[in-house]
Amino acid sequence: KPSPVKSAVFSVPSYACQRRTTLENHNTVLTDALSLLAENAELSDEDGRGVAFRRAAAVLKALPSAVMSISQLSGLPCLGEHSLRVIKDIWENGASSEVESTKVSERFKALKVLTGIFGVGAKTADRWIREGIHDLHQLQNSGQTLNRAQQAGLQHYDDINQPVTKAEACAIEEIVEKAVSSVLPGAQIILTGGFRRGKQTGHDVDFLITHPEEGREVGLMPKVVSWLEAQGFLLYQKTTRNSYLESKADGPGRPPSNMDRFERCLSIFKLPKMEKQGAKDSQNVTENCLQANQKSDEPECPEAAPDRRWRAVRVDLVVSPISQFAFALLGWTGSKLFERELRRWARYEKGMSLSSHALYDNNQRKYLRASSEEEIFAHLGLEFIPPSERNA
Ligand code: DGT
Ligand code: MG
Repeated sequence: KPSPVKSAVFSVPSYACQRRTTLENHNTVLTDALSLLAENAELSDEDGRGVAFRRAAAVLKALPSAVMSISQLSGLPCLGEHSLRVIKDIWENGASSEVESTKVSERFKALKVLTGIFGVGAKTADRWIREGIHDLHQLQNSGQTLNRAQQAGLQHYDDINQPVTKAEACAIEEIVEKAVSSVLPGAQIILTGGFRRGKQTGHDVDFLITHPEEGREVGLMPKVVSWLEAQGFLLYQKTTRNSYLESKADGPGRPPSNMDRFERCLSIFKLPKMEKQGAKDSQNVTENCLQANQKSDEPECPEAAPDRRWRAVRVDLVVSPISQFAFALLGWTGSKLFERELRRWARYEKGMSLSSHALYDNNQRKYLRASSEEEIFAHLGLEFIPPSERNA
């Protein structure tokens, strides 16, 4: 296609953590296609391919305008042969044949439906598919034993797969704030994850909890959970305890990069539906919720009740000691690719190991302290990127 306007060649740095990626995306057709292939790869235990597609999509998300011609892409990082083929296909034919055939493939559809159940990962879904289970109905009739998380996930399937709004996240923030300040005055909570990056919806709501005096946060999680449970706010919860100190045996040079070891509570919240006026009067949200939960009788099949006055929402709580707070905040704000790129930058460009707990300098053989995200970026020799520009 001859392009009437001369389009400039784009140039972006190669690590996502060197770039500012806002939620304004000028290339959604291309990035949606590449993200779908990434998702398919991740669900198929092909993580390498998954990351490659995620990186390619992230480069396009960072462009200041829509791509007008293939020639603009020459010299951009992370666009491998495969990703370029997908882009060309869309460019020339209006759609990528690989993306379209993936979308309608029975396997991909089944993987999506089954991993949509809270507590079901790609491995379990794959095993079930090999046993002929492709949907929720077949799963329910299969006699498969489900663990407690999966049972709750199945029970609240529709709610959990409906995006959480910012207003709902704020209502939950108020409830968690009340729980935290009731059991430990002075403790602080902060909304992390996608909502901290400015997203208007999310698949869950993530919170980080700490206390300005080191050590005071010990034992906090069970108390918060008990408070929430007593008030009827939890449909499901599983708390895992802090195991960071135990793990020091792993050696400081190689802290495990992915899984962190904070005390963490994976939960399903019972959020009373917000009345339109009530939602505006934010002071009353918690009170309204408390009253609604006290009134409600538990029906046998909760999601089936047509006029039920609450919805289920996935909520993650993490407790961090104040000394690790900046690292935890950076690590839990995302996006997932941004986090991955920060760790890759640290390791390969700086000889450092970054986790959600600490930053270790392999050359100086010491931990680098930080009490803010800005300090961590500075240690890493990176320009500070605010949360709203970490949407890689
Ligand atoms: P969402 O919820 O779909 O709108 O998107 P996000 O960006 O909130 O993603 P989410 O909720 O899966 O995770 C939030 C951030 O927390 C993400 O950037 C990565 C981080 N994260 C999630 N799970 C873990 C974990 O097990 N360990 C560590 N270190 N970080 C995690
Ligand atoms: Mg989230």
